[in-house]
Amino acid sequence: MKIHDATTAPNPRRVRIFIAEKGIEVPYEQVDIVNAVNRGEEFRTQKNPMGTLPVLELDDGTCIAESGAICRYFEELYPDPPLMGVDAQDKATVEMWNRRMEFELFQPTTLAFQQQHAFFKGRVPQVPEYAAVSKEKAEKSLAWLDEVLADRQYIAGERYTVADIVAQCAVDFGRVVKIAIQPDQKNLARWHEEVSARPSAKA
Ligand SMILES: N[C@@H](CCC(=O)N[C@@H](CS)C(=O)NCC(=O)O)C(=O)O
Repeated sequence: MKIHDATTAPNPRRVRIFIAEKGIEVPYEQVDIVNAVNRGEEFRTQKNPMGTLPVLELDDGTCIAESGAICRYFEELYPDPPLMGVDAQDKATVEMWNRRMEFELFQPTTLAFQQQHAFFKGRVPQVPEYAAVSKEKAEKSLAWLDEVLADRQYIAGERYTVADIVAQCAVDFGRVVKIAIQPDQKNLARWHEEVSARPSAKA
């Protein structure tokens, strides 16, 4: 088993943090995303037709892409500590917050980068106005998340979950497009300090 990885990119980091929280060791193989090896014929036909990272490759050659799917795989194999909920209600609640973090914060943050940065020129169609709108959406989501965190320690409640990981990766990646926690967003700053102090944050 190994994970095709890229240390600078936010989606692979979601998986690395998740795995670090589980306390398991999985070998990582770096893919040269700068030279778009992930978008080449070989990678697309053999690893992931979407041409993106991360990809989990199992010993039988099965390749599983999509960060959420890879996290699910490890959650099923290693349920402790639970990062995706413990019973029907809790699992649904974590999933709700995870999807909110993905669609309301992570996606607009990465779009603010993708839609205007030279790295993605020729990889995806770019509309700079869409980058600006996405940045604005991500900033609004940060303000909303600050309110959410007023009465709870973590995003989905009192336990650290995958929703925190997705939000943490979005906030940290936001630096490259100048999306930042504002000085008055004290709840968000407190939460970010806490998740950043976990050993997994180094992943
Ligand atoms: N939906 C996918 C998104 C994967 C993705 O967009 N990966 C980015 C890195 S964060 C990538 O491979 N970028 C390089 C490229 O698009 O060429 C997931 O959840 O893993």
